[in-house]
Amino acid sequence: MTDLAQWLAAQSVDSKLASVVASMAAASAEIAGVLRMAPVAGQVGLVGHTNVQGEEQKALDVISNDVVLKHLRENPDVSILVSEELEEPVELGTDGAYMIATDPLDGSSNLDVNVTVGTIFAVLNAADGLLQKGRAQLAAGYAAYGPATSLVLTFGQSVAVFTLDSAGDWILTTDNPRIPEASGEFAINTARERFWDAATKGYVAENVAGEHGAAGKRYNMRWVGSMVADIHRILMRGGIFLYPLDSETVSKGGRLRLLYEANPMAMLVEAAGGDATTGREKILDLQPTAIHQRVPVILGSADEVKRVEDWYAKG
Ligand code: P6P
Repeated sequence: MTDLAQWLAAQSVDSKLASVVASMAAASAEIAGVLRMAPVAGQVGLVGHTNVQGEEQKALDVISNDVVLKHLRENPDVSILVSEELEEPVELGTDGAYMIATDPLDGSSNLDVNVTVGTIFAVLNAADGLLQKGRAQLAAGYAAYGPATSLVLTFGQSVAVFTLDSAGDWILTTDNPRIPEASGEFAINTARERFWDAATKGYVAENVAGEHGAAGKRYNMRWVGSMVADIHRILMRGGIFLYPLDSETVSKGGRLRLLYEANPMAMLVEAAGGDATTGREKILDLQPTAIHQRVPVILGSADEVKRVEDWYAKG
């Protein structure tokens, strides 16, 4: 069996970049332990104030962010942290070459009902500024805290999936998963249909029409309400995830955040042979304008993403 340290050593990347990924992996392993015992420790619940997103902050959001901060402060090669939980970037007091953008605990609204949540992160060159296109990401990853604890990583060429073992080590369990180009599964919050644009309505209607509709095949729908859970399913068996711009989210630019949700997930999905778009532009080509910027996110199986882009191209 290959563990994370052995896999990182075999990647042709700078050893300091590898150490930054290892720090995020160690933080994720620690967060997994916290989440597993949270209900017993009375840590599931609210802390009584909201984060920069205006979302009620849960104790575990804050704890997870603190765990990430602790591990990054121990790594001299990281100098800046951008976090969903922090309004401003944190200077870590080193001249480290790398920056981390992270959602330390995505989907935390699911914690009360024990649904899979995750940590999402991207690694970038600190010298190139806070607002870099996703194409500039040097590495991306997420941890999925589910029945098993998974860690999914890429440096851009391929993807590796690790599972946390009973000794607390990350063991390589799936090397280079490929997202099938075709799929019969889509993920969208259908309760928002009345807000959708024509392209989203058209694409979903074709899927719901099944084998007798334009898509010519039967579809199934899945929506966990936790991006990491939905994306991990798509990475492992295909499908498409849609959180499109709609009439209610248009004023904010979308629902999901570019720097630490859309961009790292887009890098992982593209590295696994999938595609990632806003409907009109590739996510990784977007020029960020703010660290907490929100964007539309449509990603997964390439044939399905193409069908959505074709709907948007109709105007
Ligand atoms: P909705 C969780 O809060 C999150 O940011 C993503 O993890 C998830 O995909 C999305 O929001 C769910 O949004 O509108 O269905 O609650």
